[in-house]
Amino acid sequence: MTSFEELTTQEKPTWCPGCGNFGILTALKNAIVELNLPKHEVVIVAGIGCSGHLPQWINTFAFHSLHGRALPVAQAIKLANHKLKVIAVGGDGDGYGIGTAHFIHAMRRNVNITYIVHNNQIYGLTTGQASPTSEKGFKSKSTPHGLIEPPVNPIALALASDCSFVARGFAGDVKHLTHLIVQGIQHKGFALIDVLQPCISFNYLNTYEYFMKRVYKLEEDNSYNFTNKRLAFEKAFEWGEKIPIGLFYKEERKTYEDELPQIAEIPLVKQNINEIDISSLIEEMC
Ligand SMILES: Cc1ncc(C[n+]2csc(CCOP(=O)(O)OP(=O)(O)O)c2C)c(N)n1
Ligand SMILES: [Mg+2]
Repeated sequence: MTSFEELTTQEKPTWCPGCGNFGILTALKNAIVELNLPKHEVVIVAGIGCSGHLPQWINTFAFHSLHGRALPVAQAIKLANHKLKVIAVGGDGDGYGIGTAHFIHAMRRNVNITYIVHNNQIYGLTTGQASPTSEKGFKSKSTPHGLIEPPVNPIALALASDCSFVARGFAGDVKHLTHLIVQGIQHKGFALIDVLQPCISFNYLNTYEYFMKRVYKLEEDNSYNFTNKRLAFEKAFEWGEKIPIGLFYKEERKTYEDELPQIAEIPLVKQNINEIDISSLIEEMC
């Protein structure tokens, strides 16, 4: 049995007290415990940002990659050993800014990984510049007169990129977020969990209070059907007085790995490459 304590490192997180990242870390640990995943079968891949520090404080395998590059590394790990549970984490700047192209192509490929985006609508680590999801008019160090462009809509972008599991959680509701992460890990395919994550040091607009007043759960609306993409698109654009959280959309389709007969029987890392004769290839290249 994997326990919460087993996943807890001796080092304590250095995030600001009250940061939404604590809620996400707790929810992720809860999810691993609930699914009883052996910790040596879990790999967490991070980008760069406050969010990118998360793997340092959870006792699984990990890879701290480059800014915006968590997804290429995560996909490579999954294809090298698809028996592992691969979870990628990163910020909104990381995933929806510098890493956007990787994000789109990983979704359409449907590699079986879970992607948790700590969406604090700001660059936290670099101390408060506007990010791709900062709201229009948002004042920050880099936009003292207010942000001119409208934000990226991660949910709509995911739906348009054929993402097979699209969800949004709130770092202030750990129980609900835990359940979403459990479902995301169980889902066979690429799962996006965008998380509303208050940054108490640099984002004075999208606070805990701001979200507490606005968020509601899609699953509490009996008429909502998460297999209906048209409906999901409609909900993706709801942002104002009310902000939906929960599972927006889910579909079953083949993963990228399913399409590779070479790894159907044995993961790539377990295959014997000693017997392979590459001499003709070397001859051709020389
Ligand atoms: C290639 C590259 N460009 C820029 C940076 C500087 N940098 C570090 S973190 C960061 C943004 C972090 O914002 P976000 O991804 O939203 O993560 P957060 O800190 O908010 O969790 C930037 C621009 C970098 N490390 N590497
Ligand atoms: Mg951020």
